[in-house]
Amino acid sequence: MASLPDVMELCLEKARDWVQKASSIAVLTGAGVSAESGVPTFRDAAGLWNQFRPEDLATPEAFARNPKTVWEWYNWRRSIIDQARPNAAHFALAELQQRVSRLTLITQNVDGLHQEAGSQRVLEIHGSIWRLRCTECGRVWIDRSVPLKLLPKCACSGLARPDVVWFGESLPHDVWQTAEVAASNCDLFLAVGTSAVVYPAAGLAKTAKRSGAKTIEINLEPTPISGFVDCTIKGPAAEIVPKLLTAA
Ligand code: BV8
Ligand code: ZN
Repeated sequence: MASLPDVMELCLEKARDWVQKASSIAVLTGAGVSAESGVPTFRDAAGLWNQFRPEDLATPEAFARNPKTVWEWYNWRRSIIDQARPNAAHFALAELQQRVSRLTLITQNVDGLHQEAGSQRVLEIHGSIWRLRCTECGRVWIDRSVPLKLLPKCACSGLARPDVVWFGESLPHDVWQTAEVAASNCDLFLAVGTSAVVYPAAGLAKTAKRSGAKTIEINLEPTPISGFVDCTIKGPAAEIVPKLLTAA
């Protein structure tokens, strides 16, 4: 009976081979890919949702009820992310995009670390913590000041909000459509560091699988997609993702 490490090694070998042979790859990343950069995740033991209630901070109702509290939370997260640097997983995904003819990087993260590592055309399906959006005129702009002066206002004097997607809000239409097309047309789908519980992002793995793609998951723990992906590699993203690029 093969031991767990052997099974893992076999899976890694298979994954390496698929990466080398793939002509189009779709990658979905979650908070786990930034964990080794010191950015808190949401649903881990030390995750954000264990300290705060999502409905108090990540919904339009919460913002309408108490914009100052929501902005204080985003200011706190901006201060942490401002100190974070991309880790080996971010750099390996940027390197992979250089090597493969088509790689679409879809991220649920709002930290911008993939772009900082050199990834191109990143699909930020849940928005960006560095962008603000006016609640009156809809203008969107980048402001990387840390801390942000609280209750930031637009030039039109409208109150600004973080340009992120909260629960109950639709994802940016064009960005989401591009992500769905990528997942439906890839021959290899990688899910890296996501708990796969937030929809519609979590549905991309099944979309890829149904479209005939090979599917690989890299995570520390099993998730709801572990049951159907072709290969689950248990381990930290910063260690595992670079290994996918080394020759088998
Ligand atoms: C939508 C804001 C519909 C950005 C976030 C009732 C009412 C309304 C909607 C719903 C409802 N019930 C269900 C829904 C749908 C809802 C949903 O899915 N809820 C779930 C929780 C049940 N989804 C939505 O509301 C979405 N919108 O459906 O709109 C609609 C349609 C038409 C018209 C109107 C509306 C919007 C979802 C976006 C929510 N926004 N945050 C921000 O501030 O960051 S949620 C939050 O979860 C983040 O966005 C995050 O990106 C996302 C997913 O989390 P993960 O990234 O996976 O992170 P997590 O901590 O969970 O997991 C980390 C994983 O990494 C773990 O598995 C861990 O083991 C692993 N890990 C840790 N360290 C490492 C590692 N892996 C590898 N290496 C490591 N080192
Ligand atoms: Zn405005």
